[in-house]
Amino acid sequence: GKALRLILGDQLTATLPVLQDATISKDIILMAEVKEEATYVKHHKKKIAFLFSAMRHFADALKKENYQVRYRYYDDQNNQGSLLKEVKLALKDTGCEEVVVTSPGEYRLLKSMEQWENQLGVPVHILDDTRFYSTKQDFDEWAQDRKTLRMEFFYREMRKKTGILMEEGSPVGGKWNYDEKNRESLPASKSVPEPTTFSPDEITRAVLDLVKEEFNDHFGDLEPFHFAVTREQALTVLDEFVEQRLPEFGKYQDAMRHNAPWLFHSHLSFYINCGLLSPGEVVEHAEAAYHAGTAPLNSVEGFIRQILGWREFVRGFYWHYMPDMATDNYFNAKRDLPSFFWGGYTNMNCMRQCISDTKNNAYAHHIQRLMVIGNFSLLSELEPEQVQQWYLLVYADAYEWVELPNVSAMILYADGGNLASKPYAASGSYINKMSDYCKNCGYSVTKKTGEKACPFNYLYWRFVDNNRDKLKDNPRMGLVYKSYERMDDEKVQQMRKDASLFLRKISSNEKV
Ligand code: FAD
Ligand code: DLZ
Ligand code: SF4
Repeated sequence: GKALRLILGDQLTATLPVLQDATISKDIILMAEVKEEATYVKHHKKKIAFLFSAMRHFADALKKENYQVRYRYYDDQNNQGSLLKEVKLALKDTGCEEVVVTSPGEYRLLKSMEQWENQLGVPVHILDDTRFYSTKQDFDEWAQDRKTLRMEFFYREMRKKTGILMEEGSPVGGKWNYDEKNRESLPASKSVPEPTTFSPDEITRAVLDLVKEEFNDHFGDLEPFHFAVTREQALTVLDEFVEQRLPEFGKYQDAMRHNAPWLFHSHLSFYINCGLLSPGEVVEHAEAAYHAGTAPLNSVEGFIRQILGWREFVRGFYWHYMPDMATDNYFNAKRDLPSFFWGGYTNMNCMRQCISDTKNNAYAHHIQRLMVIGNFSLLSELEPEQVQQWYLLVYADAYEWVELPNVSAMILYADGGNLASKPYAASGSYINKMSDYCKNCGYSVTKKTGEKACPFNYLYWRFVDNNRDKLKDNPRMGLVYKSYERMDDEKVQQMRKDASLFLRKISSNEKV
């Protein structure tokens, strides 16, 4: 019969079966801006603007291909406010007899859609999302007989399976991983390329007005807005990345710099995750640059590992461990998020920088998310659920399938080590090594105790001490516990005191 084909905001991909299988003359494509999706967490203003604009542009592109598109604007008089209700109304208005949709990226929505057939009284077909290198089942099979799930081994399987960066069955260059070359800090004299930007067109300007009107109480700066919102623009970002930033991506992958939010990263996660670019084309483009001699192997392998390795791995991992992952809390952390997470002032320059970058851009690069904000959340025992919500709403590339494993399993070690072989905890010296933040900070990174001491220092040792039972048998923590044992007793006591005072302050939202 005539089918209603629903496309979600992160399914803006023309090659998905939900579109490919459509009978153009008969079927109706439904896209809907709805309150439920825009507010189940209060997404960053820029994230909503980006997705609504990308959705509207995608709908126009489909119309040009002669699809019959029913597009529902957020401020339509009778907008139903939820996907289910929009589907119901569309069935009534169009006389469609079945619903076809691509499996959504988030568990909550999949569980809801599994009820739709009952609620709607018509067949609802949930098709696989074909935009990944591996399926959920592939991952479950790979995971089945393993005690620990480590990305590196999954990644090697993926390399073998796809032949990417492989040469007669062996990894190109002889090694699987070149990370030892990817840990340089950024010299002060090194200039950084400008990110690719676009000025808002008429469609985007209308969306910006809408977001100003409807989501004014959401976190984040709406303008300046310069994301790509079409596939053509996203392809330009990809080209410019490969040309201008990929060659040094590897070397400076872990580096951070004051007032430099973009660095040598690709800035492609927004576009890959919402479907404007496919992971395959991104990976192939990078691989081609290596073969053409325009980018070195450590950069290309490092970049490809993020997508073919990490991105695929966390997706499989999410579906493997949901719904438990959403409530894991290995360290029993309970503290509320301090107010400076919402843009308030803190003397910690690294946190101030990373959070203001996030507020301005709905973006922070990996090492800011991991080793500054993430590390702080772990060491301060912030409650996992609140940290997860924060990460899910502040970043324009965030959907739960990719955000939750990174937050719960990677930064908070909330699952007790299913993903990480040890917690990503570090003192201030790591941040100092990889950035220039400490030079502009009200605290001193070399001090371990006292009012001026860097909070990451005493919080780190407090974390080590407090979690001895849970971590001491971890072979990768052996050296840490050895140096802890060797520390002067008085100093340890003082650090504990300083840490308690600091934590009391953030709990009562005093300025730190
Ligand atoms: P690049 O540094 O250029 O990396 C290239 C691509 O690799 C990215 O576009 C992304 O598709 C992929 N990638 C890299 N690292 C990861 C990873 N750990 N997991 C999955 N994919 C990865 N990424 C998201 O896409 N959405 C999120 O909600 C998200 N939340 C995160 C939360 C935390 C606490 C941490 C530590 C990481 C998170 N990441 C998330 C992963 C990573 O930080 C972002 O993908 C990256 O910063 C996006 O910027 P980029 O495109 O410039 O990435
Ligand atoms: C993130 C988001 C937002 C803000 N708004 C919408 C929307 O109005 N309509 C829609 O179809 N999708 C939206 N999305 C993306 C969905 O939340 C996403 O498809 C699910 O979380 C599954 O990944
Ligand atoms: Fe961050 Fe500590 Fe460095 Fe300040 S001194 S920027 S708080 S690591």
